[in-house]
Amino acid sequence: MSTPSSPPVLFDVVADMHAPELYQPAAVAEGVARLEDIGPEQIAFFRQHGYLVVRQAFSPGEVSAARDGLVDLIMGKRPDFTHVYFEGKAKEILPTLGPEERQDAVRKLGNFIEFDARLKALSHHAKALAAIRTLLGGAEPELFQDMALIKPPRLGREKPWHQDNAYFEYPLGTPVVGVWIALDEATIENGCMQILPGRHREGPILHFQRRDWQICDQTILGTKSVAVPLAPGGLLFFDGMLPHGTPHNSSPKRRRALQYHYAPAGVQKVAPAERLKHFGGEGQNVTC
Ligand SMILES: O=C(O)CCC(=O)C(=O)O
Repeated sequence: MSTPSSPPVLFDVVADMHAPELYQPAAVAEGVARLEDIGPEQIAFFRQHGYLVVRQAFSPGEVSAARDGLVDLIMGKRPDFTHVYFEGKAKEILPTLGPEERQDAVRKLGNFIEFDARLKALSHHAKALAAIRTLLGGAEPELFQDMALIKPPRLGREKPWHQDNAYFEYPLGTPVVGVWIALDEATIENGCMQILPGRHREGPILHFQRRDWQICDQTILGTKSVAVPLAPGGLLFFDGMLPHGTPHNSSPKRRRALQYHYAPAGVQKVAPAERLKHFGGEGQNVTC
């Protein structure tokens, strides 16, 4: 695929299909309409349940600008941007796809905000940052991760159940807020977020390298989740300790989302061993 002057094409992992029983929503998350509607009641709800939905956080103009930004990066309009990962399962067919079709083989992008002002704008949106500051307990938010998570029609792989803090090198107890922004309609069918409300208060859950770095399926099976369908421009704020996952997209509809993560500015990172001490399942005399 690559020539001496073009960067290598990156692929995400190829993972086995998950058991359908891992994703059994028994309810749908509700929320407030706008960022301006967040007050003490919503903050208390976030502390209690580990999440908060804002149904129309961003305007149609902001959403279509962000979508354009994403498409431009996928289409290679910034040749110096190289962090586009295609679905592992698309490896064989990728050379046969035209430029438009290639869009529906992309799994994720990362580290893009310095490459596109439209995507940076959503990560630094004043009203969203004000809410995040409050959710972080008043600390100044520092953006430490930016990703676009895409589930192409019929191809988009599962992101197994996990706690995001199991991926981050922050000292245990550091408040982390994730923001998941729908750029297309996210539905149960095309793989919207599913969450286990309140379980962020249970502390670290052991993770294992299986289909991904994930909570053991046996821990999740039999658990009813809450689904978070969102219209474009809707967002989910969620605690870094909240267990969540998304199933495979078996539908004919795309599901594109942005995900930004914030921690209090200035918190020093720790060594991976420190994180694994709390979240690592291997070597703990536990089977999965
Ligand atoms: O967007 C998705 O499918 C899941 C994203 C997610 O949970 C993550 O990357 O941590």
